[in-house]
Amino acid sequence: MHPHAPFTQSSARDAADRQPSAPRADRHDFIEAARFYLQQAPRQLPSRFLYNTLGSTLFDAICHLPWYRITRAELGLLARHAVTIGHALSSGGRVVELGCGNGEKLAMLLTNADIPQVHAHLIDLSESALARSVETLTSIASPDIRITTHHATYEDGLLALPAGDAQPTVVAFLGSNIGNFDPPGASAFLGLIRAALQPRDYLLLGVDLVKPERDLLLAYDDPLGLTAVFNKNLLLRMNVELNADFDLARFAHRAVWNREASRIEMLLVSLEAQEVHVADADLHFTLEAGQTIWTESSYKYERDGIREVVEPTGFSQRSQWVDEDAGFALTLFQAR
Ligand code: AVJ
Repeated sequence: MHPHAPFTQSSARDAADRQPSAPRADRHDFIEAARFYLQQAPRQLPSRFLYNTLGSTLFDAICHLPWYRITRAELGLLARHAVTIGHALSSGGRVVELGCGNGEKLAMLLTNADIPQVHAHLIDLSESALARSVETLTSIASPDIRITTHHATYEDGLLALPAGDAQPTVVAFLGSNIGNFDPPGASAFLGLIRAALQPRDYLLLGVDLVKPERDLLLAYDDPLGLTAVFNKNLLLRMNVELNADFDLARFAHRAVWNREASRIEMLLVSLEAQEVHVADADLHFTLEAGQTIWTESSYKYERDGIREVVEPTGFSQRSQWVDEDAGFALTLFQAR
């Protein structure tokens, strides 16, 4: 094979990442986003496209790296404070998880909480994530869990929730997934969550905290190179799904701490001047040596900053638990 040959049509067919229930919409969304965002200055792509089946698998692997501490820190906090959090649901109710991943966080919370039964609503864009979460949650001995999955965006999933009855709802938004929103986006999204809730319902929010730059760079540019692979998978995905011709060897992963904006930026750097063609998006462009494509932002918060963002959207802070060592906070809010 030619050293710079892109993936061929036949490997695209073998890639087996098509999700039976929504392939057309997904593909259309990807094409439109690639066309629009790759032409912005700076060139960029929305981070949600990192999470195809391979991307989600790579992210799961990242969570096992010693330098990426979010998941382990959060699991520890969920286990230690499950009884307190579970009080909200002690006489029944429902828990809604936005972006359930593999289900292990919710499983950790529920097995350690002292509740007899709960109705879990799982909202995720990835069908494989939903399937894995159902598997994880059905394997735990207690509580007795009824599960409803919503293969949808967070927004659509929240809108599709049946109106809450007398029983309380806890929305769990974990893993510092809120970090992918810029501050106005985060406020708007929290407002959307609030609109789906009744007064006295709860929001459980996991947020990564500002910490020394060297720790952040180790977490997002790890010495094993997994995060680099996770990032470059986006180029592979465009080759496979959009008939693009990105030469992966001519890009490098870079993570930058933007202190003013309080965010990690994940970038793909063009190592030389090159031309790129994204056939299915009808897009042709050149990249200079050193020019970047911005693929993800991970905003980091100060622990008091979390309350300052969330409370104006209609919640009051009830408890906050912090893993000081990892720099991670789990905060419980109640809707006003
Ligand atoms: C899944 C968005 C929370 O920002 O830490 C991990 C994704 N990117 N390493 C994060 C991610 C690079 C992760 N979130």
